[in-house]
Amino acid sequence: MNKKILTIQDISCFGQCSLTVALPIISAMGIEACILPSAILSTHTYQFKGYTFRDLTEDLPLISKHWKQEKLTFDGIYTGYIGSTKQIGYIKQIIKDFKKNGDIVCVDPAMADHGKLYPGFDNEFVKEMKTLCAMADYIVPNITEACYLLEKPYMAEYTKEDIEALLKELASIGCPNVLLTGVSFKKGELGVASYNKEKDEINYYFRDQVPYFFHGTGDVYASCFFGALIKGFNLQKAMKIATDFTVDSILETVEDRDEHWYGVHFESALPKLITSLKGNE
Ligand code: PXL
Repeated sequence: MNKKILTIQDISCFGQCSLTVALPIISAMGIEACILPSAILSTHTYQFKGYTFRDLTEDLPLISKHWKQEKLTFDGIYTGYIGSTKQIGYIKQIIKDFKKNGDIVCVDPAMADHGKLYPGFDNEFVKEMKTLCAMADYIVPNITEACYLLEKPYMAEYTKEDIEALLKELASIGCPNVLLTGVSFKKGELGVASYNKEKDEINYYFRDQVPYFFHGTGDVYASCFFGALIKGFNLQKAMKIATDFTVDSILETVEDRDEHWYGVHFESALPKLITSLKGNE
């Protein structure tokens, strides 16, 4: 039977990230995607100047109250970019109210990259985000977000031992599965590292690095990763499916990178993703 999930993140009207990426990817994977927008922005906040920001914090409890009255249920909850610190408190309550046994909660602490917090976030937000991560079954930070969550200086350089210690420290926040993105031990190779606390198992998956930066790939990754988990793939398989889809989306954008600097052409990679899921179902 088709699964139905809830995703909580912003609508960046232009810019190919958050809900405009999560909705089509999750839908294409054959999963019904219900949304709770955390904010509405005219664009995302990377390199655009003067964007609008409509904070929807006080809508969250009203929407969830109505959903409770209607006895709506979901098979999983995935959170991304959150509009305010106060909103995290509301989201924690939504998870308490709607998470049933066996449901998957995935938190992407979308708040930082390249050693820096995104505009508008501060240490109070980071602290609150850590408490949301503690309620998740899976978290999907990049290395910058991981360092913020653990109050460590940004690790611009690291060894395999550093990454493995980081994974275990992240799990000690209270989340049993950690997926760390943007890991590289070798020039020309980039990938992800995962940790499952119960099995005390670490795994890696690498692909050739495309030598350009693209915005929005974290959201493409997390949406596909969560979709794969909801479809029943295990952590290792889901991380491979999401990495391959993200790399394919990047490859679809390379030629057009000057014009399309604000996101990736994930749409062109969807047919291959759907085919690969079929082969694995
Ligand atoms: O891709 C994460 C993201 C989501 N939403 C907004 C953002 C960003 C990253 O910059 O600005 C509004």
